[in-house]
Order: sequence, then structure tokens, then C-alpha cells
Amino acid sequence: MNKIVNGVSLPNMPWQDRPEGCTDTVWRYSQNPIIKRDAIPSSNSIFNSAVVPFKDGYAGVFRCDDKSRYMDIHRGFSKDGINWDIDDSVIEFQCEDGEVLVSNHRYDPRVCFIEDRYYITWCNGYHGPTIGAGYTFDFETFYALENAFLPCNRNGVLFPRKINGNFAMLSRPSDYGHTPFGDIFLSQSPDFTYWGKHRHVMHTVDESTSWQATKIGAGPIPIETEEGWLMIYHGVLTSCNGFVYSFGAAILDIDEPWKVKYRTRPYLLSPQTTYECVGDVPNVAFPCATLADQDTGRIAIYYGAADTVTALAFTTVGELTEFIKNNSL
Ligand code: BMA
Repeated sequence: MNKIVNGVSLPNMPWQDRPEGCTDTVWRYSQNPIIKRDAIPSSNSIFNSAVVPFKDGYAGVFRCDDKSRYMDIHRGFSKDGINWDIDDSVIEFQCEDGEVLVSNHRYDPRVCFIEDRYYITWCNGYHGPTIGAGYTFDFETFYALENAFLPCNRNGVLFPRKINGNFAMLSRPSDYGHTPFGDIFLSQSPDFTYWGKHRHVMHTVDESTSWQATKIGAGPIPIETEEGWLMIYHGVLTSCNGFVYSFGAAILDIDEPWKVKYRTRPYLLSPQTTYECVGDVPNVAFPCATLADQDTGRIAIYYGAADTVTALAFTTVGELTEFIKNNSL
């Protein structure tokens, strides 16, 4: 059975055993959604959000669209990873160069602990969507970094350690709108300012009915395992009724993570429950974070549902790896 490496022990992470009779590799939390759309006074919706272990509990960066439908990111804390206390005000970043702070929206955050700090990446509105970045040591003071890429780009997802001496980030070059295309690429940086050595990682699937036919994008921070980087990603199908967002997973080479070893042909989870199918954008399951316990191999997946609420699903590293290998493209 595959095992997590360089991980952490999280004996108290959210967990629920697979329901009786369920044969799926990924199963939903019975109390979904865990964060309702109106969990804070200002919010229209709270979804596509990121969580990490922090002190004796968890911290998170949440996408909250407000009632003017402005998209921004908010801080939250939780003791158990399920019940969250989210700030009603947005995260303010510090930077001496005001140009770095220019942003007309921020959404779909990811949080990644590397070495000594928590890096935050998000889709940043800077003359088009690009990958905004910043960091914090304590979730109290937040420092802005340069945008990683030129517009248009989305789904910037860091690896949790340097690879071959460089920071490594997945992203999905896109367009100004709802992007009817898109592959996953990897970029590298020695200093978190200058990104290069761009590599193609994964393409869409050339079968029009596939759940990953239209575009794909990295989801949570990849999990390091004995078999390679476990990367959960979303895929989009264009139906006669519009986009459908599901998610699957891949295993990437540990030293050259642009090399895909295995990748799921079927999805792991697709929008099927009411909270995934009904909301501001119907038929969306969009994962942005995991918590993983190195000791048991348990994985909790946080995903946005219908661009409205935040939900939780579970799997284990062993079962997920077997499924990916046995159902690979
Ligand atoms: C993408 C992003 C996501 C969103 C998805 C479905 O382009 O905007 O935040 O969940 O569309 O609307």
C-alpha cells in the first residue's frame, strides 16, 4: 500500500468511515455542506477554499463572494476542521510596492506550508486573471509577493517543498472569460519572483463526453507519497447545459513532476447531490485543499460545491493510489 512521506500526524483531522454499502473510492461527509453560503454576514457564497493544519487546530483562506458579488479571500480558524470561524472582513496584504497590491478580485485560494511559512496563491485580477501570491507566518500579518505569471492564468498550486532546488507551481493558462480550454503546466522559481523552466504536465482528454474533455486544473496542494506526487485535479465537461466540474487524481513523478505516471480515466467525484447541482453555478465540485494524516493515510478533501458552499469528502492514500493505478488513462 502506498504511503505519505514528509507528511504530518493529524490524529484529530476530520474523518468519517466509508458509509455501509458504498463502493466509491471517495465518499462525501454526511453533514455536507460544512460551510453554508451565509456563514458570515457579508457573504453571498463561501466555496473553493483552502485549509491547513495550524497550531492545535486549523487555519484557512476562504473564497467569499459578497452580496455585491465581489470575489475576495477571508481568513478563518477551526479547532476541528469542520466548524469554522471566518472573518467578515477580507485579508489585507502588506507590500512596499503598491503595484504588487493592485487587484480587482481575488478568488480560489490555495495555502501551502513550505519550510517556515504559509504561502497563499489565488487567482488575482491584474488586467486579467493571473496567479497572485503572498505569505504569512501566523495568519495575522500577510505579506504580498509579485504575481507569479502574466495574465491569463488560473489555478496556481504550489508543491509543498522545493524540487531540485526550486519552488514549483502548477497552473493553467487561460483566457479573460470562462475559458473553454486548458491544460496543466508546471513552472519553477529559485526565488518566488522569477518563474521559468515551464513544462507541460497534462492535457485534456480527447473524448468529447469525458469529464475532463474541456479543461483541467490542479486542485489541492499535491501530497508526497512513496509512489510520487498525488495530485487531485478538477476536470470540466461541456454539456448541452454548460460546464460540469468533477474531480479525479494523478500520480506525478517525484523528481520530475511534469511526468505523469498514472491518471484516472473515471472521475472520483462528480456533482450529484443537491448542494453540488443547485446553487449559483450548478454542477460544480471544485477541490482546493486536503488534510492528510501520515500515520493512517487518511485524506479529507475540501471542495466548493455549485460555487455556493464548501463540502468535505474522504479517502485514503492507499485506496486512492490503487484506484488511480487500476483505472489509469
Ligand atoms: C472557474 C472558476 C471557479 C469556479 C468555476 C465554475 O472558472 O471561476 O472559481 O468554481 O469556474 O464556475
